[in-house]
Amino acid sequence: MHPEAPSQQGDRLTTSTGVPVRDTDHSLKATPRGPTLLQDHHLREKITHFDHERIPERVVHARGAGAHGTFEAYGTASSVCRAAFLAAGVETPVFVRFSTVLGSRGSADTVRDTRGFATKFYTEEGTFDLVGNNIPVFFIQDGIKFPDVIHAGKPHPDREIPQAQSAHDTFWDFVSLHTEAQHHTIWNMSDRGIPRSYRTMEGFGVHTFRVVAEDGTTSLVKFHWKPDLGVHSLTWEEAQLLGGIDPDFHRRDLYDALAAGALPSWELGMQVMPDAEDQLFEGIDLLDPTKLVPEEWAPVQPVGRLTLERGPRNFFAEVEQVAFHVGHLVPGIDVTDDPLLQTRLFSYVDTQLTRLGGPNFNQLPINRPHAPVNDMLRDGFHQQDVHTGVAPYRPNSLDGGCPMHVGADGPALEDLATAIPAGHRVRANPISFEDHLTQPRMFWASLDPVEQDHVVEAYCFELGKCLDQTIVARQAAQLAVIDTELGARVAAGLGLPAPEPTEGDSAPEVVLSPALSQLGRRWPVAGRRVGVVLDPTRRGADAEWDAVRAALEADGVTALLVVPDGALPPQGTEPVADHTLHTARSVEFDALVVADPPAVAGDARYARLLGEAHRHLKALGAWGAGAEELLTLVGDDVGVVTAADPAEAAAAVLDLLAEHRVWARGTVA
Ligand code: HDE
Repeated sequence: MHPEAPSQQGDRLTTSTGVPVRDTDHSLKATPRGPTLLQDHHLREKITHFDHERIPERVVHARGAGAHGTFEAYGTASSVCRAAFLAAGVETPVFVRFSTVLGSRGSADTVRDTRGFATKFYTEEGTFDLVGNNIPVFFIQDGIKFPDVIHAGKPHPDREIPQAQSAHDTFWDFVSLHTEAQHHTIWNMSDRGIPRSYRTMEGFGVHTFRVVAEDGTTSLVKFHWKPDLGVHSLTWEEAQLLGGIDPDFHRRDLYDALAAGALPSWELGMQVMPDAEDQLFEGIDLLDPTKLVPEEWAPVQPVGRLTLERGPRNFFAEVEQVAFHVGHLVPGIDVTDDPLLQTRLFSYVDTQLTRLGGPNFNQLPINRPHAPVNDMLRDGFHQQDVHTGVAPYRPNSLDGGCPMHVGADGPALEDLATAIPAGHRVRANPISFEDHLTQPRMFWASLDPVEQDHVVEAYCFELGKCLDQTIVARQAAQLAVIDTELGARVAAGLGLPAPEPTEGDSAPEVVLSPALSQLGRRWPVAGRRVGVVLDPTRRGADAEWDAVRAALEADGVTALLVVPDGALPPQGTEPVADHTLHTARSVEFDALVVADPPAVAGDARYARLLGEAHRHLKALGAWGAGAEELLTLVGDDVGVVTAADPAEAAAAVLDLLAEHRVWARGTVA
């Protein structure tokens, strides 16, 4: 049982109206073998309620997981933003929901996709929702195209396949026909599309927001979440295996980490740009959501830290019913005219009306603001409040004129008198939205060669699933325009001739942003999982297990005991085995330490466990009898360490894990 979740309360089962029930296991029948009686209200209530237990899943981002936490502000944002929750030392309760975009509610966690990163700040000035993604740009520039890109990404309407995948004709048809979609797509094809964990993802507000300082000056900002554990990903093969071995991998990872006390945390940061009349920054149109601002040009300034503290008590009530909205803004933060953001302002309330069955969804416990609510919204389906007074209109004389408007000086929703550009009403994008290729080019060029290999493999996998070869050739040609080598490598992987260079694109100027690569830094390892293959029935094994576990747990790492066959200790004795070689698969561990090889030499499962971990560039350590067998199976390779004792083996593996993988070993097949 979840430690946070008490069991069903009360000593008597009742109906929904509180009447005790004597028997809920048999329906009322004319005779034991006769027909069921219509008068059995308890039966009908039970079945009727069950029949209506499901609500429509989200039209996008249906699959997710959520957790409660706290945001503590540093006060560093206060010079540009007057929002009270950003003032120094203010602590704000939050609820975060992570999600995939394309799959249904029951789809696998580890699919290649964008991840949602939506945060509800229950501030004392009202609720602020930062509804972001783990990728800083979006597929389209204008919200009117959202149904198009989602229809293309969702399963084909005839056979409704594939589930939670972009690897199919309609998605690539859309992308290859829209150069504006290439930037977001290359992020998806990179390691960003398959995060190791929600805990190791960045988050981005994507759009540019306008913030207001106490003195009324405005700035344009982009919000970033930076994970304290660093940005790490799965390999594509790990992601694929996990789809079958543990489809709930990310959800489980989040809740296991919370239960283990390895509380995930992120710094909220802001890139602050001047609110210039043209809303351009270094030539980048800040209203174009397919563009990012390189961190080297506008540093991400830390403004506070989010720590997640506990999972939901009830998944449906909290994770399923939470309703985010980009229009949930607080004093000090306003929107810009980004045409994607403008459409989102309409869409979120609209979708909640269907999904949550009416206009009162903000009264659901998870959505209820922590600030006092004094609105004039009345009635409607599922109204929870018993409003008093007779005059829910303004002005009135019957309710004493209440509620009053806040005075000119008080904090309130921002209605900034921003300038509207002169011109004519048109269905068009500005010319500054026309460059679609500089930034995907920058992304590709800024990656480490290992990361570039992964991008090539991902394109080959995805396009290899397309049936229509004109779509494949068109996309390969698009890639060649982004980068000749990228196009040629993907074409070669698909057995196609290298696309002809496009006129005018032969030697594009490439801007680099080193911050876009995930490699090259060291990170805390807290919350990682290390498998320890050890025979607990061997003499002296207890002390070795204690030593290796202590060394791993000292850094917040979870040690999982994998026992060779036949070495299962008797029930009720310590240590408790987490896996046998039958049930252990390498993808469930970030690294492995081995002490005892299996009794049977050449055990195929053991060879697979170590070989797979080696292929996925994981750190491998050994001591004692495990050392020789490890070297025989995977060779004396970089990131394969043999040690004199358990503590030394654990320390060596932790050192390697700080870089996430043993990148020097080469690329992942
Ligand atoms: Fe969303 N999006 N979106 N989106 N979005 C929804 O709202 C929409 C966009 C994002 O965990 C829906 O309550 C339009 C960008 C997240 O509950 C819906 C457009 C970004 C979540 C909707 C966008 C996002 C959603 C579906 C283009 C990153 C999950 C269910 C104009 C900045 C929130 C719901 C959760 C959910 C519409 C584009 C992030 C239909 C029309 C860009 C994280 O209203």
